[in-house]
This record gives sequence, C-alpha cells and structure tokens, in this order.
Amino acid sequence: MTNPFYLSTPIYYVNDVPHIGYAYTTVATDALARYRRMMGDEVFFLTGTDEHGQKVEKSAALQGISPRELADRVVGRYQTLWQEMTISNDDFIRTTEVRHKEAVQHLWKIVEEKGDIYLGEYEDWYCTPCETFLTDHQLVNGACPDCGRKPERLKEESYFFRMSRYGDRLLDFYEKHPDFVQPLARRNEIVQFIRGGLRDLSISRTTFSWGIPVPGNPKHVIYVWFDALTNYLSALGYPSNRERFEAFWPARVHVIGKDILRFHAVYWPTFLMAAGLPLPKQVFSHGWWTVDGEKMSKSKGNVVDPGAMIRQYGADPFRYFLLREVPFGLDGDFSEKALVGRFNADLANDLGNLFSRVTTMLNKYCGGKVVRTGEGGELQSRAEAVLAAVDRHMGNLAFHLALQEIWGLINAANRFVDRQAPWTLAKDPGRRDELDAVMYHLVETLRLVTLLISPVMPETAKKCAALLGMGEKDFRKEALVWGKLSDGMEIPRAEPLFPRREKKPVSSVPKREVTKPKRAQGKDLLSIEEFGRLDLRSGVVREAEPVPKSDRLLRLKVDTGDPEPRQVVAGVAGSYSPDDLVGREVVVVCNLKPAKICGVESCGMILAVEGKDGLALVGFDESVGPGKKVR
Ligand code: ME8
Repeated sequence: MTNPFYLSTPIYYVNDVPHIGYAYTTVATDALARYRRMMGDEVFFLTGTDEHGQKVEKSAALQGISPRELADRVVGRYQTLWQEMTISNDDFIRTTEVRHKEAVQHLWKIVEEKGDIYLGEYEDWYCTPCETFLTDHQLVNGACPDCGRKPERLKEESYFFRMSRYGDRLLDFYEKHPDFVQPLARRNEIVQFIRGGLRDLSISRTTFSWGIPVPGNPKHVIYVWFDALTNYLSALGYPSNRERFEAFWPARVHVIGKDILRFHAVYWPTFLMAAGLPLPKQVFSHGWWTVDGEKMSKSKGNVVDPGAMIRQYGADPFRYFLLREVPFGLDGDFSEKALVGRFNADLANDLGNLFSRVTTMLNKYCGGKVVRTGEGGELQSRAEAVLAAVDRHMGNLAFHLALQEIWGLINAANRFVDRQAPWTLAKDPGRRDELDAVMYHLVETLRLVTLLISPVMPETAKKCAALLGMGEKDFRKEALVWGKLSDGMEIPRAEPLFPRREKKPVSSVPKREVTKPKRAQGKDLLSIEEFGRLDLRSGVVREAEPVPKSDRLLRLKVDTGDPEPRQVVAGVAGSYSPDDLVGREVVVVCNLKPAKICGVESCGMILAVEGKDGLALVGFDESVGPGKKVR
C-alpha cells in the first residue's frame, strides 16, 4: 500500500448519549480523513463504542435493562448521529463484537507469555465514573482529581501488568519521537508523569462481570481500558488478518480528548511494547468545550445536543463552527450566539455571497460561459499560497488555521470583485478580454475553494461542485493547482448556499424596548388623498450585498417594475443574509426622498416589522411579481 493513513477517534461509552464533545472529536477526525483521502492516501478511519465495564453495568441496572440492551440502544444513536453529521468512517467497532473479544484475549495471552502479567492483590481507591484506580496521593481532598467524586475503597485479587518495567523505554521513545504527543504542552505533562515512576497496573476485576473474561480464569474480567484500547488493533483484523493489520498499523494518529491522554500516551504504548508491536505515530489531544462559560453537565441541563444543532443550522455549518471557532488542542466555549454569528458572517456573507455574486455576474455579463485566459494575477498567487498553507496546517491538525487561510482567499476574491467591478467592464465592449480574465480568475477561485472546504463542509462542497460541473473524481490532489478550469465551461447561477433559517436563537436576542403604537387622533389622522401620495409597490430583490464597514446595512437592487432596478439601503443585515433576500418579494416605498446612507445612495425604503427575534420583512400571501401598487 502506497500511503496508508490510519486514524481513529476514541470509542465512546454507551452509558451516555452523544453530546458536543463526542461530535467534536469525530468531526475533527473526519475532516482529517477526508483531507487525506483527497490527497490520495489510503485512509482507514475508525470510530466505535466502548461497551464494557462497571459504569455501563450500573447504568443498565438503574434503567432495569441488560448492559447489552443499553449498548444496542445507545449505539444506534451514535450511528444515526454520525450519519447525520456526514461522518465518513470506514469501520465502526463495538467492544462487544466477537472480533474484538478475540483480539483482546490474544493480546492478553501474548503479554502474559512474555511474563508481564502476574496475579496479585489490589487495594486502593477506585473511581467508578472514570474507571480508574487512584492512590492516596492522587486524591484531591479525598476526591477523584478528574471528576471530583468520592472514590470507593477496593480490595481484590487482580492481575497486574508490569508497567513499571517500561518507564525507561517509554522515556527513551519520547526522546526519539518528540512529536508523539501533541500539543507540546501536554507532551511535557506526560513526560513528567513517566519520570515520576510507573507503577504496575491492575488489569482485571472480579467485582462485576460485564466484560471480556481473562483467558484461563473467567472469574476475572479484563480491565476496561486494556479492553478498550485494543479496539485500535481489533478493527484491523488483529491477529488473524495479518495482511490488513500490517498494511495499516501503526496508526498515524489517535485523536482523543485531553482527559484520556494518559491512557493513550502511557498505558497504550507500554501494552504495545510488551506485545512487541510498533507504537502509533501520534496521539493528538484536543481541549474541552464548556457551554456559555460553564462546564457541561446533565444536572445543569446545559448539555449541547449535536442533533438539535444540525436540525437548526445544518451539519456543515455546525462542523465548520466546531473547527473554526477554537484552535484544536485548546479549550473552547460554545454558545449558539457565536454559532449564528459565524453562520451569518462567514457562511452566508463571505462564502455564500461570493458564489452567488460570481455566478450571477458570469450569467449576466458573459452568458454563463468561462473563457480560459492567461496565468498570473493576484488571485492566483494568493490561491497558491493558501493551498500550501492549508496543507501545512492540516498536517498539524490546525483546522482553525486552515479555515482561516481559506477564508482569506474567499475574502480576497470578494474584494477583487469590488475592485475590478465587472459591471463596469461589461458596459464597454472594448474591455471584453479584461472582463473574461476577471471572471476566469473568480470562477477558478470558486473551484479551489470548493475543494478546500470539502473536508470540513462535504455537503456544501458537493453542491458547489455540481454547479461547477465537477464530480467526485475531481476531489484529488492533482486538481489542487491553479488553472484546471476548462475553457468554455457553462455555469448556472448559484441558488443561495445557506438559505434562510432561524435568525437568532431566542436566548441571544437582547431585549428590545417595544413602544406600543398610539392611536392617532384629530389632526394626526391621514386623509385618503394623503395616503394616496405614497407610492407603495411590490418589489423583487435581484441583488443584495453588505454595505462595507456596516454590520447592519445591506445594499439591495430591487425590481419595482421600472426599467432599471432601484437601489435601496436596508438596515436588515442583523436578521437577513444577502442570500436570504435575493429573489424575495418585498414592499417598497418608492417615492421617498433619496438619501445617502453610509455613503451609499438609497432610493426607497423596504417595509419591515420588529419580529420575535429580529426584523421581519413585510410580504405577500402569494407571489405577485414586481411593480404592483400596494393599496
Ligand atoms: O473516555 N469537550 O469515552 P467517553 C470536548 N471510552 N471533548 C469531550 C467533552 C467536552 N465537553 N466531553 C467528552 C472514553 N469529550 C473512553 C475512551 S478510547 C480507547 C476509550 C471527549 O465517552 C473526551 O475527551 O467518556 C473523549 O475524548 C471522548 O469525548 C470520549 O469520551
């Protein structure tokens, strides 16, 4: 196999339902998998569920069902969510599967034959929610340092793994592989921990039975972390499918959360050393999400349900937000307001607007046809720099930086439109070549943007690709160079990429002072003649774009039945994206005195009311077309 690239998420416990934390790890790993596939690697992307252990057994007992039933129920929820989030995993491993049980027992036997497993007696503190034994000096005020709960005292016969043997070898490995744990700060923590001395590790339990039996002594079940970590081998067909195993192992990267780093960066490598197997190339631990500044917890009722976010905003915007908002590796705070902010600014305004204005202009001024022109120009050099930077950042799992680069290109293209003003070039037949070149550079940028966003926003990329006449086969490394757009290609006008949805979450809308309208009396009353002076008409929005340096204003071109569309500046950007508005029927006051708003001339006013969550445009019960008198 030429370029194998094996990557994994943790396997998720089935005593909890999927939340944003799990979605985060999985989306990040998916984006990397998709990028590597596009770059031509042979990707094997694994996710799955961790179904054994006391925690699951207790949870099931509380619900009055068997652990197996609980697992089956929750696994279904994970699998559905991953489908909804367009996760492209190549396999889904469940630790209750036979293939996994065989691999775990095999690994156990090998380590035992090596003399690294012995029977002893264990007495210590045990934190059941974390499935971790704790020594006296690890406790913080008598509680578990990770979850803060009181541990139980446990004394039992137990098998031990001679982890103490591997401290020096592990330190040596860390020395030779400085990139093994990422980010660097976390690597240093782990190295300190190993330097403090490794103790032998208890790796079996007799106090419950929901697990894989120890070979030759079924009174014991195998410790859930020895069981769970082995999923990375069992999914490859270890030990029976040698060919497949050798093709993909060692894993290129295990993506995990920071709370489970020690298991992956200390336990797992020592198990593998004992079994004589190569170690994974990298363990990348990401940070944790809080919600509106607070730790997520069921009792606080602030657990973010990824399913609800997708239904509200779509999978791609949610994926984009998770990877753009916070540097991968650091902690971050989730708020729906921030998600809406990114949706409106980055997706609707920057990306969506670029697609609609470029394809609209191509159709309006060039009959929808691209004319291939010479190389060079500012967009080409910008795009080439961005391609290289994105590759570097994806190599470091710096998704936020990769996305920043891509948006740098999108914004450069939007500015290029403003500066080159194709509408002016189109008026002068002598400047046709210039117009063609500008449009070629813009559409070529759209093509590259489509490829570059595809790992993070696969569905959006698919839509854009269809528009640009591209198929699945075009998502490959060879296409990631400037100038692959064919001459004479016909491209239709883009439908809005991010159509209308709920504007702002109720929770984030600042309370407005609503002044009750007063009933007019006497001389304040309007005569029918006076009302008749108002030129109120139906209009259809043909173009919409933000007014530079204003968060509130949009510049609209509205067809009100006159020969030329009318330019109107409307203060609706907080509630509507330009894409939301194009094609929409509105009520326009046409005989308002023209005025300059933020330096832009406005010839009319669009009617709107203060809605539940922002402004709501006044419209019609049925489609009426432009230029009808409103009476
Ligand atoms: O630990 N923010 O499973 P798990 C970010 N079964 N990530 C979060 C998070 C949050 N608020 N909450 C949880 C296990 N996670 C084991 C793994 S692997 C061989 C066995 C992340 O279901 C967490 O950091 O408790 C971890 O990476 C993942 O969700 C699974 O957690």
